[in-house]
Amino acid sequence: SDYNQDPRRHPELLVNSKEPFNAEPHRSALVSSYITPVEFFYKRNHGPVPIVDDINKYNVFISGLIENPKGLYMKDIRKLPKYSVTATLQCAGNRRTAMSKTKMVKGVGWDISAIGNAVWAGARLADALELVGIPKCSHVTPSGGKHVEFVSIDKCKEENGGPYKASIPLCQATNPEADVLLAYEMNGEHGTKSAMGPKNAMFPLKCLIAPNLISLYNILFCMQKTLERDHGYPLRVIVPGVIGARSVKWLDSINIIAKECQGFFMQKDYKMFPPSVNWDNIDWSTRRPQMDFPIQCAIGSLEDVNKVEPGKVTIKGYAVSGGGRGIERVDVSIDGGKTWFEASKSQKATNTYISDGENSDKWAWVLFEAEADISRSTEIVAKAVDIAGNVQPENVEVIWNLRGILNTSWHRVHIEIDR
Ligand code: MTE
Ligand code: MO
Repeated sequence: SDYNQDPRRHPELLVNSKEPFNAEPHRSALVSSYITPVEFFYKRNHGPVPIVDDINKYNVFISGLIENPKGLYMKDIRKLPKYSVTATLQCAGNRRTAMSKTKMVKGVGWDISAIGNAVWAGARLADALELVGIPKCSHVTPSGGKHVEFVSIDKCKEENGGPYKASIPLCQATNPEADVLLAYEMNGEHGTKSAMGPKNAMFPLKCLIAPNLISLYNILFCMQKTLERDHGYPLRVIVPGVIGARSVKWLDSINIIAKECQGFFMQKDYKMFPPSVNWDNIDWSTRRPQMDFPIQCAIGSLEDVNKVEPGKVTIKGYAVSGGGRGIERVDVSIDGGKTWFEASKSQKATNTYISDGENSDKWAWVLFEAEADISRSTEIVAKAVDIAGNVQPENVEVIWNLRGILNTSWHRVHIEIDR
């Protein structure tokens, strides 16, 4: 099949769908580091992973409502100032499995790990667009008006074999403060670039033995840091603070368009409907494509049901909000939500805790931690508050929607004491 050229993945990932490949790490692996290792970063594909073997020919064509359309080669993009942005990417379908327990929903099942936090590096989209004569923008993004559309080179069945597409408002794309990137690096790693040669061989071993990489040029190229194929090699868009669906991987072209992209993933998917809408009465045109994700948190150190001895339990998880809204606090309850106490939170790989939103990575999650003495069976709950005061809904029922997106209800896990 088209999928036999897909890259190799870490055997410990929990696979929700094989073709296309959709997988997430175990909860405990997810919350064990502030920066999610590339191999444990969730993978959400809608088709086979495309192959880009000749990086010299690869270019991104920018056209649409501009006077001088232009193709940008990788060397042009790498010549632009390089920025690193720590940003959390979250699939709108994160925690969908829990939502489907209320009432059936349509979509890939995900536990709490369709999310990850990485250091993305690349050129600013605003700088790339300036090369084709589009000026920068510094005011707040209006929702109407022109959009910038990203078109991929992959093929997905939802687009009838066409490419994956999405768009964002022009003013967000051209606002340097929005930190939208054309990213070619993730966590400063050396990606596995070629579909040929021994799959997943370790760098630099692969560089020396892969028969297609014998020239000095290619050995040097092999030492260059790149994205992994699963995450968009050679170039992807990163739209911080926005649902993952808008961060288009394997970028092929960029179009400046008069209004938002009319593709499947903008118009017939990733929209939030009220609980009353079902597959018989749905009218897709009544809702806007989801952009920012809402306030979210989940506990990763515990499973849904935990059988433990009486004693200390570590409650560790992530909290994040969209649009660059930082996390104000995380509340934890060990009596099913009757009483609460505040968890400590951190944005470092180590245990240096931040006291407030200052100096924080605004697009990135915080990890929170609390310890509790548990002597009888109970429910542990976590909920977060962002700096705008937004809170999470208490129950999943009130936000149930037929596509099963944006489950941000209080995260609950059960402790059963062994006696
Ligand atoms: N871009 C392309 N070209 N094809 C895709 O299937 N999936 C989107 C987005 N960009 C997708 C894509 C979705 S729904 C998500 S959540 C993120 O990529 C996942 O990115 P990741 O696989 O790097 O975690
Ligand atoms: Mo997604």
